[in-house]
Amino acid sequence: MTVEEDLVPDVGAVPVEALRVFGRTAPDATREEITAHLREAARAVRRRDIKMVRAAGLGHIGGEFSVIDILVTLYLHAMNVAPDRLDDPDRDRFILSKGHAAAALYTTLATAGFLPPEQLGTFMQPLSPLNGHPARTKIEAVEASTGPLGHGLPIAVGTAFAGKLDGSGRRTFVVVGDGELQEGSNWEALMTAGNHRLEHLCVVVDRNRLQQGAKVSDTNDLEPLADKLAAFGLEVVEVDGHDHGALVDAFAAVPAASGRPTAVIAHTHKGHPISFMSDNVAWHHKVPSEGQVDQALAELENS
Ligand SMILES: Cc1ncc(C[n+]2csc(CCOP(=O)(O)OP(=O)(O)O)c2C)c(N)n1
Ligand SMILES: [Mg+2]
Repeated sequence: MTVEEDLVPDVGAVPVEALRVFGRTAPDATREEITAHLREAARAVRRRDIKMVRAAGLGHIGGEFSVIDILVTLYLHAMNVAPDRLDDPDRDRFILSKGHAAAALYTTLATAGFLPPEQLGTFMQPLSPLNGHPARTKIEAVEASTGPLGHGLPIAVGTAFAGKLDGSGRRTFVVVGDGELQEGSNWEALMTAGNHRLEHLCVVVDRNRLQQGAKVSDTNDLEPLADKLAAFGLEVVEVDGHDHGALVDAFAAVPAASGRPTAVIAHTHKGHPISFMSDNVAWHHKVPSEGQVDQALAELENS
């Protein structure tokens, strides 16, 4: 398979666009209102994200667009978190194990009210806290520093174990890439989660079937993934990772009645929903040209 390597085109000044703070879904919202809120927020996050990547000349747009619907559903609806309760010991925890999708996390945090939207304009600039991978010591809302693959899930298992020892009902959500699951450290962590029945842990697999420069199945196939996760003691749910309603239901079911940790296999598309990026391995960390940004923004309007 040929992969384009003209990753960084000439990057000029990109006009900064304010990101609307959508905030959480209303407590009395209907299902239609909830999914409409999440759909609009995800569209705004994708718009801001692609402009950030273009302006910085760096980013991982493919894996960001595959995970945005998951992040938006967690922060704007599913998780028990709020910007004014960052130190609440019983808040839910989130760890982006696939830390290379940092720009998706930052834009989601901004639309959820955890970061000033204007700070997004500093992404990847010298001295900015918005690094290419999330840093816990630089952003208060970031629970764990990630980037080296295979570490976020083990941290999440420890976080969930601590919650269990505390007798807390707080939940720990972690998103791992499917290519990332090739790292052996994940399976040691999953074995621990299953053995200790960490029912407040939810492992979300961004199952976009691509890693860097290749298909996961051509590199080190994960299938049968659901059977493997179940064999390690997890309750497994499979959803369309771009269907906000399905994601709402999957996260609402944590902790599972079985008392097992939950694994949500979220079937996604890298670069979704942009025609020239979707399922295209070249867009792992390619930077769009100005024309490509314009085309993507036009397609987002109609998505
Ligand atoms: C330990 C480690 N090895 C290699 C990398 C470089 N790297 C960054 S992203 C990536 C591919 C990850 O694929 P996947 O987990 O499927 O992520 P996604 O498709 O969601 O972008 C690689 C190899 C890294 N960050 N950490
Ligand atoms: Mg992948």
